[in-house]
Amino acid sequence: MPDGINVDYDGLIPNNVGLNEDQRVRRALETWHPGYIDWWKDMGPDGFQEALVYLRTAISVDPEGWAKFGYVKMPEYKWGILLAPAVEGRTIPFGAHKGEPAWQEVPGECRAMLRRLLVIQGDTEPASVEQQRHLGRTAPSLYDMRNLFQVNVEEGRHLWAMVYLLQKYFGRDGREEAAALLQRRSGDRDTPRMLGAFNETTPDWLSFFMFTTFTDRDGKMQLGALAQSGFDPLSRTCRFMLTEEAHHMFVGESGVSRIIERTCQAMRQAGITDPTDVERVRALGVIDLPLMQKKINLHFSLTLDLFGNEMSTNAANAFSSGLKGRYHEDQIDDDHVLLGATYPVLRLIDGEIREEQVPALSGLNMRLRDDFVADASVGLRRWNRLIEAAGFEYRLQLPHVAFNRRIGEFAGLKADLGGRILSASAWSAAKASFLPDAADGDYLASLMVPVREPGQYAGWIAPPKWGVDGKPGEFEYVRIEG
Ligand code: BYC
Ligand code: FE
Ligand code: FE
Repeated sequence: MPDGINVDYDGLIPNNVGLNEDQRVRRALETWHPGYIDWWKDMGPDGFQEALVYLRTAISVDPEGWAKFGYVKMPEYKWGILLAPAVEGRTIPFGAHKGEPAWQEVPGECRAMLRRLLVIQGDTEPASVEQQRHLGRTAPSLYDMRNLFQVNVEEGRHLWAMVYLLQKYFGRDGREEAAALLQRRSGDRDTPRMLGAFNETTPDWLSFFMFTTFTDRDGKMQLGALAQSGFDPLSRTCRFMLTEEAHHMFVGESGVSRIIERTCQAMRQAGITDPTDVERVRALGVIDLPLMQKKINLHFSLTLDLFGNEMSTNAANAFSSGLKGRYHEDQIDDDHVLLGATYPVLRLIDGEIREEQVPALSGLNMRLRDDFVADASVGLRRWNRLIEAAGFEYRLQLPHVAFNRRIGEFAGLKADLGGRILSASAWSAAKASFLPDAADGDYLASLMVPVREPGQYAGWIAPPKWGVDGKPGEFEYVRIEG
């Protein structure tokens, strides 16, 4: 089995998994391909299928230079199947089989669980493309439009990554799941995507940047946990996906940073000292910091739901059987088996939010969620430094984990941003200060006017510090006429 970094780039499906020698899987993928292209044309970026987009395409898994840049029409993008190089002598890092050689085939008793994990992971990828499909029309610049499309084609490639594993290791069942991944639709009443957050809308660019900051970061954490898998092909797949994921979060974090910069600059020029004077700030045509906070509250809480329940036997089983580890499992200093270990989890006990020690295996979803919150806090501190440097006292914050939840202990609880439980009437009175309302949506919609002159940016966002691939800001990142 080829496991180097050499990629066969010239065929229909660039790959480093030896597809040419694997007729069965190659045929399955080639049969799936036209349906994928149909899906992309129907549900991918609306109105830009003919545009030439300056995209990076993965052509290697060499950490030094795995991508090349060039103009591509998105339906002609080369969605390849790329696994990170095999690690010689790799063993299963955790669970009941810890220390045994990593599996190259799926152990019989793990089939159903692994298939479910692959399908859930695979389902999120096209869902995000569907959620973002209208955003090209209102892009604040060609630079941002190109970044959106880059994220979209890579999420498409992540779908390919899961489909490859399903088709290679799950035969007919895998082929059926691969077909179903093209049939569900984000937000559809009858055939929705599998996880809650992936059925929400992404109506404006502030939402897009918050989604890529927070929800793509769930991707980072989940892929980080799956990259530890004892099933080696999954580990190698996820390790390569993670290199792409970093860019998605960069797009989100830097996008929000640029909005903050622009807002602070406009407030200073206008002599506004109180960032919560929303009316005056909006009169300047920029996005007020309190609205950014509301979008943080929304996207953060929606993303917390993606970590599942506080106590989960699914998570315990996935760990014990060696399929899904913890984030950075290989850097944690414990026995990696966790029998008898405990973990502190926030729970709702007698109407109060309290910390409780639970069996560490049952609490693994919360362990990953805590790692997520810590990771997300770093980006938030960067945003706050910008506000501070501009001389404003306002600070953005992450809401309490009990706020606005639909999954787990706190589902349906009326907790405020600090985790205090409110009465129904207090909640109704405060809700519009916690979450974006219709007026906020209308205001954002009024700002979403497309800017398509190279080097020009909408008035509510600052230009980026650097272009893409060493290109200047005024580079024509998308040629819309094609
Ligand atoms: N919505 O035992 P529990 C990404 C279900 S993002 C609906 O706690 P478990 C990306 C659950 O399925 C990363 N249902 O569940 C980002 C279970 O149902 P069944 C995506 C939910 O398994 C941006 C039941 O409740 N990857 O890549 O421990 C752009 C009991 O719950 C939800 C993964 O998630 C929900 N939010 O935890 C593009 C990795 N939460 O089976 C891409 C794979 C729970 O009893 N998935 N339920 O009928 C997993 O590891 C786990 O399945 C989950 C859930 C963490 C999602
Ligand atoms: Fe992804
Ligand atoms: Fe992503």
